Amino acid sequence: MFKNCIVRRPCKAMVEGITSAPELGKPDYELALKQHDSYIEALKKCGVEVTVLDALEQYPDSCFVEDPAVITSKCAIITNPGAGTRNGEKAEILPAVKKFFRDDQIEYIKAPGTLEGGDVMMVGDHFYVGRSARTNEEGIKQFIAILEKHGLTGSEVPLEKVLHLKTGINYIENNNMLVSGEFIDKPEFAKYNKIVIPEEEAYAANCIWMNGTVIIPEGYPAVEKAVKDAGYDIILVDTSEYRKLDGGLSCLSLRF
Ligand code: CIR
Repeated sequence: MFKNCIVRRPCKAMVEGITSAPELGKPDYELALKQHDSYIEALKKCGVEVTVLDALEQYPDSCFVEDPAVITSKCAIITNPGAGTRNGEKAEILPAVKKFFRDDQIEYIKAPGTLEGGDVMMVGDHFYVGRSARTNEEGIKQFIAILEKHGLTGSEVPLEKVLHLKTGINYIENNNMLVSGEFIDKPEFAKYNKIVIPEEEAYAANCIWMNGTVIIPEGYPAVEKAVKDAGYDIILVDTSEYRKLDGGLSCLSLRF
């Protein structure tokens, strides 16, 4: 069960955030703030304390706090984001992580290793790590060594198309995996009960399990039905403005 979440308010500069889908238009900042309020409310409904960090204007993508840190049951890992404009976010997340972890429980991914938390998917004590344009072989090597030092395990998943691993696959506990696109047939995930997301709703593969409830982006009826049919309580949150920056529900929080 999760007890805590860390989120960061989006900054006005988010309209200049990185995107692979400029055709969706720039985010509406006021609407993004309202959606962030709803996101925080949804997390609180799932029984966690939410630490809300101030917006950081110098980092347009800094509301996506999942990327500069990974938090496990045993340790926190400050990453080394592969996106140049995001790399400095690692120093900004550290003080928040230090409120929950002692110095000897905090580990660091170091150059030339790069890694972003969006590439890390936790399944119990095992962590799948996507090798992407943001997360390199050396970053994964360091990450797995850190996990093993703390009694956890990790394995690499090569990515073909998606930005981050969790762009296309998410674990919602009870052996259930939401899978889309390139993840539908990957042998690594054959042992899970796969809930296949139709191509037109691929964005909604990025749902989060929060203490028995699954938070789902609003506007994806097939995913909503599939998750309900699997027996979960659900909460819908509109993330349309974050989608314009390739961001989803998981990207907006650290959950631990
Ligand atoms: C980026 O390209 O870094 C941001 N615009 C989106 C980050 C999404 N984060 C995530 O999937 N964990």
